[in-house]
Amino acid sequence: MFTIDAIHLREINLPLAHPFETSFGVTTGRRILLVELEGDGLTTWGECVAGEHPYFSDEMIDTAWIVTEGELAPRLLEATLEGGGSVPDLFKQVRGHRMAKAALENAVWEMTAQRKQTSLAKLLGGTQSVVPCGVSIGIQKSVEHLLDVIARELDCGYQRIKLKCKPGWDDQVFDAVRARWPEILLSCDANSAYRMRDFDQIAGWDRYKLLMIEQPLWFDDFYFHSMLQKRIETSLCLDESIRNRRDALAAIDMESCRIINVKVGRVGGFSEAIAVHNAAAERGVPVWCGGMLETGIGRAHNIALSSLPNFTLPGDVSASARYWSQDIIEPEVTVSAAGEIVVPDGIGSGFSVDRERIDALTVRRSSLKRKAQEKA
Ligand code: OSB
Ligand code: MG
Repeated sequence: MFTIDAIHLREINLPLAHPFETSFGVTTGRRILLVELEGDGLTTWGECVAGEHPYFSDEMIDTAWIVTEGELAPRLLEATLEGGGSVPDLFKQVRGHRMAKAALENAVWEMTAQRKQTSLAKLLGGTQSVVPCGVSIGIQKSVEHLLDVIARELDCGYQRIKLKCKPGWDDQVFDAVRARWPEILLSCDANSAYRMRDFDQIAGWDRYKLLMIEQPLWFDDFYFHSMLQKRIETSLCLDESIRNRRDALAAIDMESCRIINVKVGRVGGFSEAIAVHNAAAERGVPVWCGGMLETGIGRAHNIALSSLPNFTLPGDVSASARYWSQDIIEPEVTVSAAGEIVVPDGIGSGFSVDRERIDALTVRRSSLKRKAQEKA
């Protein structure tokens, strides 16, 4: 059993190496909430994946900051913990705010791994020593430019190309990509840009032999995705809709999707991510690990999660250099020519945090401390 003695929140600002455009907007730089826990003589970190705006989900960095500082951190500072698995119960009075919860919970898992002198991957139940990697490619200024970007990523070894799409950036793009690469593993992600009037068009995408179509309809929907899945051959994959294990079960049982994108922030932390993974595994539904333009802190946690046995499809976890001129961990995340990331087997996540660089990027801080305990 252990306690957390102090929690430090910071906001860092970090420009992206390349702007990232999705159907919901363009991101040129990130404002990121990091949490740092002190306890048991150790210091561990968590990254909140909430965006700059509430466009992907209803969370954003500023709501996460308020909820972390005012609700979650005080609960964690009062608790006696066995490990990361103790955290969801502490937070259960607070509804939603899953990305805020995940940052703290994941830092507790990291601390638990370090206390036990084991790797985070092993602690989570990981069994794979390497994870297959894909890339998520944003909407580009032209199809020609997109083809150049894809060619470069394939040269790096990435095993699957995911194209961000939206009405007007879809059929002609898929046509051009399939004309040049008829056989590559290809998928698309609409981030909820389509509606029922688009069903016939989406059914036409069966001709592109996509590995999956990710979240074409409303961000909170199961029923209409299920109607769409029944009309097409291509597998649907849900991202935004899956908030927890119950959602995964509902989606699988009503055939709203045949593949699930697991994002540890979106489901509220490693405990729930493992539960979603297990629910899908029990039903024979493959999962893969999504990304949220994380720094190395979140990326390292995604790598550990991706080592669980049902993460069988290439994820959106890729090299640090695709996002940042310089990451905030050492070593940076790299991908082999075979399109794989090696899962570290050292203690904890296997990466160390570059505190000097984080200090230089920090624009806001807040610290909370555990209250001195009364003598028994
Ligand atoms: O829908 O998977 C998504 C990035 C931000 C928000 C949502 C998504 C994404 C990505 C990028 O697709 C994944 C990554 O490379 O980190
Ligand atoms: Mg997605």
